Amino acid sequence: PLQAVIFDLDGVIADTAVVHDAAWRKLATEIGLPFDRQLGERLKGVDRLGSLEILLEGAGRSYSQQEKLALSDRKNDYYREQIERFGPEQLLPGAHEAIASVRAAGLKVGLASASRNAPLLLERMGIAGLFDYIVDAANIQRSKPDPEIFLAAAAGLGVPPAACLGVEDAAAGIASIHAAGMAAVGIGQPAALAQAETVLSGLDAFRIDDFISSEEPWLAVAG
Ligand code: G16
Ligand code: MG
Repeated sequence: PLQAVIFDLDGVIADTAVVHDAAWRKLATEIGLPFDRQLGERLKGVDRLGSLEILLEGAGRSYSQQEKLALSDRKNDYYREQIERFGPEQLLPGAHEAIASVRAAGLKVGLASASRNAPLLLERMGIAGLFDYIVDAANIQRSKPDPEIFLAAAAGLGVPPAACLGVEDAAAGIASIHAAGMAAVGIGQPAALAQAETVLSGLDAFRIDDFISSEEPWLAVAG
């Protein structure tokens, strides 16, 4: 039976996917690189340097390690300028209620975010205390779609991966959840998240009872 729910942060709990997207778009424009919706979708859930590598695929030359660090710092400055002003208003609709409902059902709550800004964001939005265990990019070696981050969250919660449900807005994140041996709930457009067992438009449509009614999270999600 289901014992824990592990949430992604950006684009699931916090309205930051658009802020990351805008910061990358601004950087791309400044250095003369192409940026479209499809590229933006590929960057979701991927860590900072990994995202930059994807962006630089569109460049006609190679960049030194020093240049790459400078560019990723610049993107982070643009991003930080925006999230410095964040508060509970930037919680996505239903996010607080969904997390609270998992706790109220007696399950554990984890966070698996690729963002190094995750601890700051949780503080700003006033929800840091709702999580039993938090894994951010600073605690892991390999980025989503590698399973490391979700496995680390399950281990930290003391729950076997098969008894966890992962919630993600990015294709890379759904792949990470599945590689960890967990069932996945996608948040967003079904077309972009076709691999997830179920797709919801947002956490406002999340009902924990739908997932705890079965002995088998996979079956519960699929059904
Ligand atoms: C997030 C975003 C990604 C972002 C990454 C790194 O992950 O989805 O777009 O590139 O974090 O963020 P930062 O530059 O703040 O370290 P998640 O896993 O919370 O969706
Ligand atoms: Mg995300």
